Amino acid sequence: MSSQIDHVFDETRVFPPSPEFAAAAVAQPGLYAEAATDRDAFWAAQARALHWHTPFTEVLDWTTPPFAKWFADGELNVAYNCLDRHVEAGNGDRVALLWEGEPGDERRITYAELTAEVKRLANVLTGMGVGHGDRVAIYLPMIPEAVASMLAVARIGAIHSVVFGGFSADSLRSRIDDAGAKVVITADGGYRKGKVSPLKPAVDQALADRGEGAQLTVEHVIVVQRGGNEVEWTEDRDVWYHDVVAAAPAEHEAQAFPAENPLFILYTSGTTGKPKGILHTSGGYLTQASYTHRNVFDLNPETDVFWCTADIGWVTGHSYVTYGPLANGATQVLFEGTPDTPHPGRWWEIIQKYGVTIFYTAPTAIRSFMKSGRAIPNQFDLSSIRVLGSVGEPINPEAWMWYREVIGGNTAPIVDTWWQTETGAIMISPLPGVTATKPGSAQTPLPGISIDVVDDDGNEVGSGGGGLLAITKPWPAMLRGIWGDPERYKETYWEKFEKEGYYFAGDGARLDDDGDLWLLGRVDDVMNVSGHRLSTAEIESALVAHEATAEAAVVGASDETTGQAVVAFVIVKESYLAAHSPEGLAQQLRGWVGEQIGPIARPRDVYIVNELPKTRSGKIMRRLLRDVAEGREVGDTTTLADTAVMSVISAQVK
Ligand code: 6R9
Repeated sequence: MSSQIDHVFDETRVFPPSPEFAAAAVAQPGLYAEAATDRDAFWAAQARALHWHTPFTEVLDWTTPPFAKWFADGELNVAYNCLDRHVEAGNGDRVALLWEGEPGDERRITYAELTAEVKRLANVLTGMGVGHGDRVAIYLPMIPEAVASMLAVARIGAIHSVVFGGFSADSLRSRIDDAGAKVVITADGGYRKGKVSPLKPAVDQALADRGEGAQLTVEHVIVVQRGGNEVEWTEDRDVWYHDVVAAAPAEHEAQAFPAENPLFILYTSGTTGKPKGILHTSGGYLTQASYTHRNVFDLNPETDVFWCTADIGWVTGHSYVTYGPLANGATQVLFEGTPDTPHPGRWWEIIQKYGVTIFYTAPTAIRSFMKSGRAIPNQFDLSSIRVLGSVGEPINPEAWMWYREVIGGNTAPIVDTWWQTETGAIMISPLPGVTATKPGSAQTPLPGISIDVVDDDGNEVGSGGGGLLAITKPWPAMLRGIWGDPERYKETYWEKFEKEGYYFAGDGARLDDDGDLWLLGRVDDVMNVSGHRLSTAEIESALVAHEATAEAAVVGASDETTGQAVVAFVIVKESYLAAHSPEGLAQQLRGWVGEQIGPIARPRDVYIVNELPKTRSGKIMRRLLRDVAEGREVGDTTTLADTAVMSVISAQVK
C-alpha cells in the first residue's frame, strides 16, 4: 500500500508578524542560513550558551547509527545550568516559579531559593545512597517540589523517571520496576477539582503486592506534605520531605558529568505493547531544550512571564516547565489545578494576575474553552500576552483562529510546535518574528533540524505531496534509546525506511505548495476508504469548522464495500443540542463534510456524544473509538484521563 495521503483541505489565510515584533525578535531570519551553512558549528554555538565545566571539542559522533553522541568529551552539570549559574550571575533574586495551588494558595520562589532547596535535597538523596546512574521515581502533583526533585536528581548525576500523578498503582509499579528505582518521591496528596486526591496510597500499593520472585528495588520513599490527608507509614522506608530537607546540609557543590550522562527516562504508552522507557541524556538535550525555548517563544528572561500548562508527567513539562525555562533563567507560572476549578475562567484569571506574556497549551484545552464560549475569557484582561504556543495534536484552523482572536487579541503570533517524547524538544515550528503563520500548519523545521515528508521507501514526496514524516539527520535532544531494549529502539524508529539514519516519527504529513508542513495525525489512525488514504486531522478539522461542533474525532471502521468507512464522534455545542435532534445534526454534519472535502470523506456514521476518550496529555485515543465503531469490546483504557468515559460513549452509540 502506498503511503501517499490524499488531502483536500485548503487553508489560505496567512498572518505575518508585525514589523515591530519582527525587528525586536530573538530569532531573526539569518538563523536558518547559519544552521544550513555549518550544522555542527551551529549546534556547537547553541551548546556554548550553557556552562560547561569541561568544554567539548567534538560536536556529533554518528559513526554507529542509530546511536548518537553529542558533545561527548564535554562535561556539565544540568542542575548547575538551571540554578547556580543564574545566582552567580547576580540573578538570584529573580523569581523562578510563580506557583499557584488549586485552592488559591501561592508561593513565589526565586532562583536563589530554588537553588538552596535543590542543594539540600541533593544531599538527602546522596545520604540515602543514591549515586551516579541510579534511578529515582517522581510521583507528584504540580508543586514546586516536583521541579526541585527533578533538578536534585539531575544534580547528582542520577536518572529521574517522572510518573503522572494521575496514573494508577499498577502503571506506577510497572514503571518503578522497569527502571529499577531506588527511591520514590511522592506526596500525601494533591488538589484536583476542589478535593484532595491522595497519591501515597498508590505508592504503598505499588511497592506492596509483589509477585512471586519480583524484586523490590525501592529502599526509601520521600513524602511531600501537600494534601494534608492521612497516610499510612512504613517505618525505615518512608520519610517526610520537609523533615529530611531541613536536616540536610545546605552546601552542595555541583559535580561535572559527561554530556552523554543519562538525565531521565520517560515512559510513553504508545498505542500497543508495554510502555517504552524513552531515555534522554544531558548536554544535547539541555542544548536543544533551551535553544528552542528561547527562539520559539521569543523569550526575554528579564521581562517575560512564561506559562506552559503541561504537567511534569508529560515530556512537555520536562522540556518547557523544568529544563528549558530554568536553563534560560526565565520566570514562569506553575499551576497545580485544572482549568475549570473553581470556575471556568481560572486560567484566564491566572494570566491576568501574573501578567503572563507567553502562553503554551494544547489544542484539546483550546477546543474545550471554545465549547463554553468566548464570554468567559473576555471577562479577563489578557493584554499581556504576546506569544501563544500549541502542542500535542494538530490544531485545526478553527481552534487556531479562536486562539488568536480570543486569547491573543488578534496580534500575538501562534507557534504550533510539533515534537515528541522521543525528540526531546521542539522540532517543527514557526519562528514568531520571522514566519508568516498559517492556521493549522506547524510549517517549518527549526534551524538545525532536518525533516522531510517521504513515501514508504524514504523518497521525498516534494511540495504538494503527502506521506510520512521522517527526521533525516540526528539532532541534539534525540532519544538515546529505550531503557533496557536497544533492539526495540532500532526496530521502532530506525528500520522503517531503506535509508540509514532516517528516523520514522509515526506521523503522517503533507507539504503544501509553499513547502510548509501540515501534520495529519498518527499513521496508525490513517483511514483507507475505497483506496483513498484520508487523514484524521483533515476530516476532524472540517467537522469542527461547522458551527454546531465543539469537538470531533474520526476513525476508520471496516466496511464491506469501501474497505474502511469514516466514522465520526462529535461533541455538539450545548446551544445546538437544545434546538436540534441528534439525527438531524448527524445528517447535517455528514453533508457538511461531503461539501467541505468531497464525497469520499463523508462519514458513514456520525455519533453525537458528550465526551471523547483522551489521555492525560489530552490526546484522543482513536483506537478505543475504533473498537466501538467496529462493535468490539473496548481495549486497554488504563492511560485514559477518565476511564469511565468509554462506557458512556458505548451507551450513546447504541
Ligand atoms: C510533545 C508531545 C507526540 C505525538 C506526535 C504527534 C502529536 C505533538 C503536535 C502533534 C500535530 C503538533 N503532536 N505535537 N501533532 N501538531 N504541533 O506531544 O509528545 O506526548 O510524545 O506525543 O503528538 O502525533 O507524534 P508526545
